[in-house]
Amino acid sequence: MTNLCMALFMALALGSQGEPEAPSLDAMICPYDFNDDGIVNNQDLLIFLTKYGLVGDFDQDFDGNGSVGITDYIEFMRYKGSACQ
Ligand SMILES: [Ca+2]
Ligand SMILES: [Ca+2]
Repeated sequence: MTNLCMALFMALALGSQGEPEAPSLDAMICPYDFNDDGIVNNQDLLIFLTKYGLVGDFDQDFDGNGSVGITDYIEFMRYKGSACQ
């Protein structure tokens, strides 16, 4: 009986932990929508590629290391095809 109560408590605790994550994920998608048309697609990729390899303070420098490179590209591709709210 005690084990069952513990299992139920853990399931509830884990379940409620996941809920608040959803809105912040949506918020994270938006920075990749460079032309603000509501979706991250090839048009945004083309805009990204115009900055690729450049050093400076760009919106496309997602990891903030001062240049637009492969880590920023991988980050962008994770969200390519996602809708932005
Ligand atoms: Ca877009
Ligand atoms: Ca970077």
